Amino acid sequence: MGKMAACRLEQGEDAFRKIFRLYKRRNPPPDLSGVVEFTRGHPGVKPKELTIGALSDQDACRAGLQPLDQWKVYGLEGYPGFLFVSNPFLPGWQHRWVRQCLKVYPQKPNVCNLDLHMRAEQTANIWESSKEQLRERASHRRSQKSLLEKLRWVTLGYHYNWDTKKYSVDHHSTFPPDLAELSRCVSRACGFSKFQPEAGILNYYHMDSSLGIHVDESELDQHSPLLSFCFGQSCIYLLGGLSRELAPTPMMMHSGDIMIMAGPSRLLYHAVPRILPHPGGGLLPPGLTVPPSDNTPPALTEPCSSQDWEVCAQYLHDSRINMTVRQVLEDGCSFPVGEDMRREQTHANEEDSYHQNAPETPAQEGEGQHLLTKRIKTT
Ligand SMILES: O=C(O)CCC(=O)C(=O)O
Repeated sequence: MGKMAACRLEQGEDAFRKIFRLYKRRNPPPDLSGVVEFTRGHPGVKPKELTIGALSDQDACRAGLQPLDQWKVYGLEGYPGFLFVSNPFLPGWQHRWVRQCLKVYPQKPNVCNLDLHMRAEQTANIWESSKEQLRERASHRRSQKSLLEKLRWVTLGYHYNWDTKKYSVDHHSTFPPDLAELSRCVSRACGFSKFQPEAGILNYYHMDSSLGIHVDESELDQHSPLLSFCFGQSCIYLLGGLSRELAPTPMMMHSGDIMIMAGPSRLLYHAVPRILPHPGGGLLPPGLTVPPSDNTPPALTEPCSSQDWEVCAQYLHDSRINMTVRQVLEDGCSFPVGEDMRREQTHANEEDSYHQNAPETPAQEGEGQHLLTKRIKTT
């Protein structure tokens, strides 16, 4: 089938969805030559200088980041406010954040998709109940899926409510201090010194997962940046416009890469149609093939032991983890109460239809009520 025919618009389809379907397609595989690789030069990619001194070498090192003068940072023409940082992590350091995402952050009081249909005691220690299964996976590929492999999302801080698409003062737990500090370091480095990490959504993908077309607009503060960290296998990320009628730009994200959506790019449509094996062969991306660092200087997170890494590495052979960090409230503001709350809710209800996951096939139209558990779709 010719390319034009393959990309034909379905009835009612918008420009974003057309491109989403193109990159999600497996057979025949799409041509990836138009996908932006930030480090390989591309007409729209512009290297960006950060203000040296915005982040001290010492603070960077504590968070497992390279000194700021070593960072490779890019902007993209047509997307003011968007920044891409190509893996700024020190060798051996991505491991710690992966371990936190798999072992620590899914623990209570944080919330995950498994809580929706499992009893509290069953999800009390997802890591402990999964680690042997994952270790055995190396030799028995067909063994039953562990809970870790069934994990799709975890929420941190102000817990995003997938039903109401809102955050609430009543559903909050302490935001992990280590991730808060990593986020402050990155946001300071990128010129957002006031950023307050208040909510996190961690997304767990396998090779057949995708994340539907959406805008992150539930935060009451939509002026602060949204930070996004990637680990494990690669993905095609689509960055669109303020309307789904605008065709998105496809870009590759690899392990260790960080994206910042800020300013005019904060409320753009985006999606992840496809997870891809990292380029270069081998089971793990280069940043994760080195052993976990065990250096001693004071660090935000404890080193990842080789036993823990064995489990994480097995998981990452066919998975990608993404951590997004958001500021929910404007500086000095709190959640609206009374009259303000009613006004806020009316406004939110009017806008909720805007923030939805796109169905990927015509057959999935009308499945909006199930989006809660289907935020990451697995074919
Ligand atoms: O996985 C990603 O890179 C994107 C995540 C995302 O868009 C979200 O959590 O809102």
